[in-house]
Amino acid sequence: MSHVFKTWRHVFKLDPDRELSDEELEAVCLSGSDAILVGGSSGVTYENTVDLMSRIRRYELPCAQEVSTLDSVVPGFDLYLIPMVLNTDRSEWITGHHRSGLESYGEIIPWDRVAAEGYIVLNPDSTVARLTGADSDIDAGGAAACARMADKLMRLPIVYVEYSGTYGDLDLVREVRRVTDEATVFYGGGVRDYETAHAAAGAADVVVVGNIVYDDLPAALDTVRGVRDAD
Ligand code: 1GP
Repeated sequence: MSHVFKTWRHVFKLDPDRELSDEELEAVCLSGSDAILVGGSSGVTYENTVDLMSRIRRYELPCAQEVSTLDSVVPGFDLYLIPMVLNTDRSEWITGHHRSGLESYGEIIPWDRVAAEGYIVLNPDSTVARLTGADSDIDAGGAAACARMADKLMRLPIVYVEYSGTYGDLDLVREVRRVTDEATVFYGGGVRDYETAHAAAGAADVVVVGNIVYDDLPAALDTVRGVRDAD
């Protein structure tokens, strides 16, 4: 189960801190996307995560939690994705929070449902970049070094190229995928319609679609087709 993401191509990332009606959530869950990822960089609590998870659970598609704070971890997800930021020098975002979590919960973690993500944070204006103190001023060579660190040195199963809020440099994403052998390459950031999804799907293994769900749902639903048509 912990490698179920290897077959994914399209994922919607839903933020527990943002509103989605039942009708909108149904459209997202029946869109043909491969999975729902629940997470966000701010305002995520146990309560709003439980609430969103239980609403998504009415549908068949896999539902994963991307863990951003220890106190918002909710039992019952199919999969738990654990970000480790590779382009920061603030160690709490690489191993610090992780160590605290393992000290408290190491004995009861369902390891067959856990996978680590090597994050490369590339939009300096994003909440995640500010929160983690990421050095986003890196070129394709710098990103490739992070990818090799994740894939070769740390053997993380996922490399996540995170442009949250802005559409990224797909040449950089292609370079990350070129140097990555085992890990699955996720791309997220600024995918907002058929065309941007189609192009991103040509550069990465998995395309993550977030904000546009809340800004323009019909356009968000078109991203599923954009990714499918890339294959
Ligand atoms: C955010 O990578 C995701 O963590 C998706 O980014 O919200 O810009 O689509 P957007």
